Amino acid sequence: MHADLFAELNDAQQLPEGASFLPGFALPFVGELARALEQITQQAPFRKMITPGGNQMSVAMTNCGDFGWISSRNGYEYLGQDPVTGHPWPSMPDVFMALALDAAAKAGYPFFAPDACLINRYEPGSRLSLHQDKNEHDFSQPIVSVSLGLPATFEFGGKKRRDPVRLISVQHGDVLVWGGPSRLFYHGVRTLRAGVHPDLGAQRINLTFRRSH
Ligand code: MD6
Ligand code: FE
Repeated sequence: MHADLFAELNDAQQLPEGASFLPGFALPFVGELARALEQITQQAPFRKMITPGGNQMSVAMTNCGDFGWISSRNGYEYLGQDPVTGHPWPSMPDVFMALALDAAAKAGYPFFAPDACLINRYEPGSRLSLHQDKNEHDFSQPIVSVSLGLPATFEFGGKKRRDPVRLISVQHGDVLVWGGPSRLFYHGVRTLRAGVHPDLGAQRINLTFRRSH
């Protein structure tokens, strides 16, 4: 779909209560974010995790912060250590924390205190099927989601898997915040189209900040 048409769709579609779309909010942070990301992925490399059903995910993931989200044959959980390296996850860089807190405050959540940041890497062909974020112990806090690199189509559904989805075009520097009544809504990312982003190359990176414990 054409970017202008998407811009109109993004404007026209009211997001559910508790959710905010902040286009370009992360742009002032992206240089520093990219440098910090490189440090993180040197210590905790991207890996494609296995789902509880035994399939390999098409999205590669890593984490920073006190806890990291992982998927394995045994299910989904937050761990204080990276099971690949046996070390604690890299700590959350100041620029990550600053962006997460600024975006949450802007969206009406001034008390956000994230202890985990899941970092997703999509290559063309990668997708993330509809899911709820429900492995956190604290649903009173929102999620802050930062998109970098290639654009993607984000699907934002409802309380039930079969509820209709709204489509949001997420571009480099866009931030989505959601919490409150929409905290447990289904969502996913459609198959990433081929392309090359001038800063990040042939990939999309997504950062999602959460309070896990
Ligand atoms: C992504 N994000 O955008 C995947 N979850 O690559 C998520 O699954 C997500 O963006 C909860 C809140 C925001 C998100
Ligand atoms: Fe999610």
